[in-house]
Amino acid sequence: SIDWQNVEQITVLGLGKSGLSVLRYLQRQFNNDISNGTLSIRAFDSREQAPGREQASALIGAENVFCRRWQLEDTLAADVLVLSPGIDAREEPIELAMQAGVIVTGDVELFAQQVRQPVVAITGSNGKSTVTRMVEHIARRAGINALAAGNIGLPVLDALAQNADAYVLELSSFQLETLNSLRPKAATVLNISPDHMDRYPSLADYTAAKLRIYQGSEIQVLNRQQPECWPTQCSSTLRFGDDDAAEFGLIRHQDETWISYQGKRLLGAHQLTVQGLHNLLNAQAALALSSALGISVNEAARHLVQFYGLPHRCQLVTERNGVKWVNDSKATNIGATEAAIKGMRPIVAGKLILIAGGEGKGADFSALQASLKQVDVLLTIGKDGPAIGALFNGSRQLQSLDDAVALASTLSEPGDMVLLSPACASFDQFDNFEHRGDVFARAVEAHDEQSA
Ligand code: UMA
Ligand code: ADP
Repeated sequence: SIDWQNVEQITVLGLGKSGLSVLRYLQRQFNNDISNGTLSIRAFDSREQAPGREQASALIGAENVFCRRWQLEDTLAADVLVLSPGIDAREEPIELAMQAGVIVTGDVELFAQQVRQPVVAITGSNGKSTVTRMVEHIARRAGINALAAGNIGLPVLDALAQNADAYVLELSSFQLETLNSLRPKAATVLNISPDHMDRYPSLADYTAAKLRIYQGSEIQVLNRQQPECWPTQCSSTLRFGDDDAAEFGLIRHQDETWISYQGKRLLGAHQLTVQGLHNLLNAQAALALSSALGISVNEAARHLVQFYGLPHRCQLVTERNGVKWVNDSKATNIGATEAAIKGMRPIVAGKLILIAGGEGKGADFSALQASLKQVDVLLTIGKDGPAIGALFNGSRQLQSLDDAVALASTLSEPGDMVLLSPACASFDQFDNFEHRGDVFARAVEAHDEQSA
């Protein structure tokens, strides 16, 4: 834990959601020290027009808010540096300050040092948000006032102020880099596939950041098929997977796939609203994590039936003239698009038309080639569309998502599915993945009106 007695200056880097939540937290925590001048707080954002500038100024005074890149003298002047997750601790002014003894931390670590309520912690390359919402849903239905926070959007320190009964945290590899003190009831790395390779020197570094989630956890929830997601030491484990092993697994019964627990049928795939094999794995993980909050597996299974999934994740936008239009805009890496193709292919009678491309974040797309064999038509968009298109005979690169929808509309016939699952981030052409998904849905609707 940080010894706050000896801290005279705290510097917050980044004025997005996390940075502003940190300033609010410091205000609540150290109000007296700030007003009597024994503690000073500064904040930086490297963007000249930082959107958080005004709010930050209101919190700590405009004279303490700097909208320019921080220099070594700035970082060295601090006793504690609080990094936003988007900022790389390996950049020089931060690394050198750390070597000089400055404490480098993040919002989730500050949360961990304060929280008294039980915490369930979730990371992985894909499925984090889905599993986080599943656990929150199960816990609430079971009468626990649980709150989901972290990478899912609500900063953890804002969540802490709400004084929930339990916290369900979605944690990114970035947030985990500065985390040491969390002692979760249960923790999981759902899966690992390459993502954020523009930030990490290697897949091993990315994996190592994710595995930090298990530090101090009481129960480790493990993916049986991915040993690379397991910690080197376990205290008490619960395992899930796509085989019929005891613990959590899958079994076939009368042509249906069921989630099983200790060898017995627990929940049929047909009872769940969420689609695809990957969601059966997500559901198993959620059941295991919920049990760490004291909720029986049978009760949790009953509540999961009423979980309706998240928008922009393999979400059916409309079915018209026998064509299904599916929005999987949240597929921002190869692993997610692979899961979407694998999950959707069995339910498509006709052609599977895939729209992919965007900002590839340095990914090596050749890994997608095997899955693309199950696709009939590939339309690409955005900066790295051509890199994906190169893997597929006869693919077409379009100027915009609207153009791609228009072309897909003329190419599709009854029984087909048009799937937006980009395998890329959205920021080359859109504000964020929600914006991309909304543009897709609007374009689909517009075509509906034109064809009507
Ligand atoms: N900034 C700098 N210099 C930099 C980088 C960023 O000044 O070198 C500034 C930006 O100008 C901006 C601010 O920092 O003003 C943004 O900070 P941030 O990128 O760390 O993002 P926040 O707004 O604090 O949101 C973060 C998470 N974002 C990232 O990790 C990139 C949010 O996850 C999270 O919901 C939020 O904290 C609350 O915990 C989003 C995300 O994209 C959804 N996550 C990535 C993902 O899921 O792939 C990891
Ligand atoms: P995250 O929060 O990790 O990004 P989401 O639940 O938002 O995860 O889903 C992101 C994308 O990954 C979506 O395209 C979704 O269909 C896909 N996905 C969800 N769960 C899994 C999984 N277990 N394995 C692979 N892909 C998944």
